[in-house]
Amino acid sequence: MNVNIIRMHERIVALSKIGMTQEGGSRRIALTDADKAGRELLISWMKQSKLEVQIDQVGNIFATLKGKSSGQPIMMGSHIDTVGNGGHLDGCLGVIAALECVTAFVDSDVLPNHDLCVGIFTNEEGVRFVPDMLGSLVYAGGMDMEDAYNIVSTDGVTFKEELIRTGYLGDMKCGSRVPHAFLELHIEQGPILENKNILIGAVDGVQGISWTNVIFTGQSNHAGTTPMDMRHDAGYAAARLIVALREITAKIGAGQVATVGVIKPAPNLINVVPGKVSMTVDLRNSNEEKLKAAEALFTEQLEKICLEEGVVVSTEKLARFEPVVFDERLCDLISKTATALGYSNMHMTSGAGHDAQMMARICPTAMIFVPSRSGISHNPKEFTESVQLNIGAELLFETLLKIDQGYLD
Ligand code: HGY
Ligand code: MN
Ligand code: MN
Repeated sequence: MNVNIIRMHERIVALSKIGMTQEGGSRRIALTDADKAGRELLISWMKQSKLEVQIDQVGNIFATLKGKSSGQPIMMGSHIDTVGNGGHLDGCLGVIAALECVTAFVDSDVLPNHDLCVGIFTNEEGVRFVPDMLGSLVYAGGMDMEDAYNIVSTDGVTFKEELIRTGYLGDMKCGSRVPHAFLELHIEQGPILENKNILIGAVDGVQGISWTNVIFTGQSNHAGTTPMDMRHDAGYAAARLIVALREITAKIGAGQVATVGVIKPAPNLINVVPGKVSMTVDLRNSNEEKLKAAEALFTEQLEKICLEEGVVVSTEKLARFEPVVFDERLCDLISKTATALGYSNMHMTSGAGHDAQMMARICPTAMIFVPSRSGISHNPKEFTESVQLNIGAELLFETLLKIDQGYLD
């Protein structure tokens, strides 16, 4: 019994054609029509494998193969929504490989001991509805469903409206099935495995994430007539914050990252001093105390910039997740299984957020990473060698077999 590698690659390519961008990337932002089309393609494959498909109250999709002793399922999965111009593997590899693992049982007419379940979580990327990992967060009890329903997207509609519009407001009670274990295969999205020439990451945790929306308000004014010492330039305040954040990462030290991914000046005109700038700040660290220290320095800088530039600032916390540690037994199982298969491997922490970090709240959870070429992701250039994808899928399957044979029992 093996995963069907050929079909896995075919399906990665087939899914990539939905929401393909001009640069050859993927654009299936959560609960858009492209995301809906991707979901329908995956559901058609799940039904081809005669799996029982259910949609829960926040649009999470679950496909189940009943086992001998039906109960808590061994769940594998990830997401298929993407950032605005992402790659073809982020999330998709984990979902398609998980489906191949379960389909291997169906194709070989072998009944697993446990129920096996493939999960596709809603809005993992968080680029349209914040926070990210929203579907798995609600599933794991980290956010009340009604609060999630009322989240307003960047384009002004609520999460619930889009679930209804796309037909993914399901009736399965969200979080009603607590998995026996959760495994997520994912590309690393960073340079570590490639730089160390290692094939597999046994991921033992995810770093903490802090997302903040910042709005500087100064005074729009004439670009030509306003003397420099009379300006309250929200654009300059934003620029100072970006530089300050880079300095904060140096101060906190290795492992601290800071990103301003969104920056929107208003009125955004060549001859008008920006009176307003809204921007996002993404801070991450695998050490909670250091992340808190970075947040404190960030707040200090906001106050300093406002005082010196004569602007005011408002902030809104969009997401805040502490670092997560995965199940040690599962991490060991992944590295031991990789070693037994002859694949180089290392324990590592994930720089990116994942649905697994939410599932770790409710069941034994771990992740498998495969290398990303030049560490690039959230970019059409995202790429992993086919043979590396095959190794990831094979390891996911072998790890699943061991859990199904009672490793955690
Ligand atoms: O932001 C993240 O790390 C994830 O891709 N949502
Ligand atoms: Mn992902
Ligand atoms: Mn991503």
